[in-house]
Amino acid sequence: MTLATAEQSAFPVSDIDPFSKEYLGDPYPYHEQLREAGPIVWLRKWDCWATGRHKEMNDVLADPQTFSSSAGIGIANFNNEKPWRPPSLLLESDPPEHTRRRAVVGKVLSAGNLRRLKADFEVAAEALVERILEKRQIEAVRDIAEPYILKVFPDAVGIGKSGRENLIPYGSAVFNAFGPQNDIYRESMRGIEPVSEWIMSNCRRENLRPGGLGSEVYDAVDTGEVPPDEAPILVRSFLSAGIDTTVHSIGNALWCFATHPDQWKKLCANPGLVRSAFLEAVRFESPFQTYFRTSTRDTSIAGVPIANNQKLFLSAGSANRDPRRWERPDVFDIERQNLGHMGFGAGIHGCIGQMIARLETEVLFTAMARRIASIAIAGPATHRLNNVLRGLDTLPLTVTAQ
Ligand code: OVM
Repeated sequence: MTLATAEQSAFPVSDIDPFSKEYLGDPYPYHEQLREAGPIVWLRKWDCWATGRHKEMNDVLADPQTFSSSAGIGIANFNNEKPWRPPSLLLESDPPEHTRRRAVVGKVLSAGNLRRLKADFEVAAEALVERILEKRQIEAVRDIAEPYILKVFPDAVGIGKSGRENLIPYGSAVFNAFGPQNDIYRESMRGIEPVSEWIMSNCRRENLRPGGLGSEVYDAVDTGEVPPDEAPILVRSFLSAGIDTTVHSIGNALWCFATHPDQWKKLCANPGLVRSAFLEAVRFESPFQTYFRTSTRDTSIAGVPIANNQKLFLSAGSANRDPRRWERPDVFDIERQNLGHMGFGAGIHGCIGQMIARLETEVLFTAMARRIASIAIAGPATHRLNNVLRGLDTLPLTVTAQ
């Protein structure tokens, strides 16, 4: 669709740039503008459709035939542009291939299969809590979120100890590449080649510990459920999607607790709330904020015609604070009924890693709640800007023992 057509039509047009530093630094006022402009809005800056409302986002995700993922879930349209890396076989694919692959990976990442990891996570969490209680003054991203995830997750997947520092820049690049090729993108792509090589080398069967989650994907090659050439790219999904998301969910949750001391007290008094507390943190400060679908035919949303092969911007961060869906959406409340939020997406592509993400974080926050009476902000919290992620770069905290 051309701009001229858009401007003559009966739908809202917005100049918001969801990939500008202003937006990424504080997206919430822009989310409100987007939501209030209408159910579906034309973004002039990027020539694409957008919705910031929960209902429309949910409707789009419920119709993967019309709103496809195989043209990429970033702003780049793989029907017209070459992807920067071979596309994900899960995230950037449609049924029927997606269905087949997801069944296999779903089994590997199922709650039952993950139960045996819990004890390892607990050991790591206890050790970490011990260390931060000794320090008392900590920087939560480098002292908690990163070291915890970089230990427990690669251990679970079954990759070696050396080179794990590559996982963070790789994740940052993967997520930045869902946005346009702006300064943020270019910065994170600088020097990415050796990082990508390290990643792909760690996705090979001979480099994965037998019994780990990665090697279980290769077990499915032996049974004929996965074609041999798909296995390394499926393992790559673990390393792409499993690090930045969970690191940011921990940082964001700690920020929520530090700025809402009553909620931390409530969790300490009632550790059974840890599950809903984590879900609420993911609603309130969603790590994976933004992605796209691509229309596969002429269609319409809320009465607005959408042509075939158009990109549609979806804002989970905005849907999760849509007052049409949530009461007091800007209040962090760990006892809220928060089922149905968009922090893990929805529909056939809904986060397949959420069981392990929840296990990791529930174990960590349970260990912290047992030993730590209070968490207070001790300096400026700064965001690590990424085209589609929301997460902290620094979070100085003072922690006090129970
Ligand atoms: C993948 C992948 C990469 C980034 C995010 C994601 C949130 C998946 O490679 O499959 O899901």
